[in-house]
Amino acid sequence: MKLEAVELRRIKLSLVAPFETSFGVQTERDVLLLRAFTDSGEGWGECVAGEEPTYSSEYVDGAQHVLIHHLLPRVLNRDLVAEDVGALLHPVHGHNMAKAAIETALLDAELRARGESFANYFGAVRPAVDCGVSVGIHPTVAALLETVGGYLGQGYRRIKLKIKPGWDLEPVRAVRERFGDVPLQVDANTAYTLDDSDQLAKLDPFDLLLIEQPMREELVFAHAELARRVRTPICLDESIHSWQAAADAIAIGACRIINIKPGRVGGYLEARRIHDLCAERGVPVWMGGMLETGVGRAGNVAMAAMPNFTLPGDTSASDRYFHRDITEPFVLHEGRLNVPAGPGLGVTVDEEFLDSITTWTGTLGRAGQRSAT
Ligand code: SMG
Ligand code: MG
Repeated sequence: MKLEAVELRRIKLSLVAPFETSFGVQTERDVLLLRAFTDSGEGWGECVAGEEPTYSSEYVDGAQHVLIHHLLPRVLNRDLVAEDVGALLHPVHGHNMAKAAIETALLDAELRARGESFANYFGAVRPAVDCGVSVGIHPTVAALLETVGGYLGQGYRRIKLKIKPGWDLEPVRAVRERFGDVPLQVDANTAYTLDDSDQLAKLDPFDLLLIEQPMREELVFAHAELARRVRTPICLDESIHSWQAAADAIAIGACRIINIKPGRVGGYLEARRIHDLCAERGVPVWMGGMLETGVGRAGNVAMAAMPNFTLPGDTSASDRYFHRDITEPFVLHEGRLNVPAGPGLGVTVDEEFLDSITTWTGTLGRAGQRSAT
């Protein structure tokens, strides 16, 4: 397959409600999409980097720059398949979310061309996946309870609460008191240190499924120490940027559960390797979320149907994020989303709507011209 050209596109979508984490509040998504034009057809990929480098070091302007100047020149006008992308981009360190967008678009093009779905390619074992929902930090406990009650009413099968120092025990206790033994977990997005281990141990009586990424991503060894001080299982998100990072974290006991985000690890192929490693080591995994549009969600839902995704993911329905999605919406049925069955990602991008929310486009390739800067 020859990668003849790539269209990059920035779109703006407002969120249906503000989403607050320990690192800030988000009210809209500024998404970078990548469309690959190959000699066997087109494919789409979504770069999940946020507007600011606050979840990880990647951010959308940086991703756009590295794609144009360092990543796409290494793959354009080459004969390649998606499985070659990792090795071709290996000389560039980091920038996993930007790399993942290229690999996903090529995989989509390749699978669409041969009429195979992402789910089939990954070896999916279920036609629909259990969904959880990630609930941001709220101004008051009363407001949080109202939001959580709304999501449970819609059928979500697990609640994840964002926490930070000063917003941890109280919201967890309130949700447990109001909603009983609903499957519940928390995510700190690196907001704590080992000095907070006594405070985090106070969460133990609430029987949480897991505590996600309590400390900074580089503190893998410290997570192993924390895991000895608290009973609740530790799950890593930000720290797991590769198969190697996952293998090391498991080996030293830094986590008992892993959140898989294809963008964070450089693409679906590395994510699949991490899934397989975790399956071998008896470590359950679940699919994370980065407030994706239908393009990113389609691949995530397909991968979440693999056998070792045994916990509900942050794969919520389109209407939890956007008034209108850029593909056909993902709709919750009894707390599950259906796995797309069509070729490739199995969704169709609504190009008219896309054009109406596009803030920038650039094209690379074809006759060597570059209109993207
Ligand atoms: O996509 O539903 C979603 C968001 C899930 O909480 C979520 N993601 O650390 O897991 C995480 C966060 C990262 C993105 S916050 C802007
Ligand atoms: Mg997380």
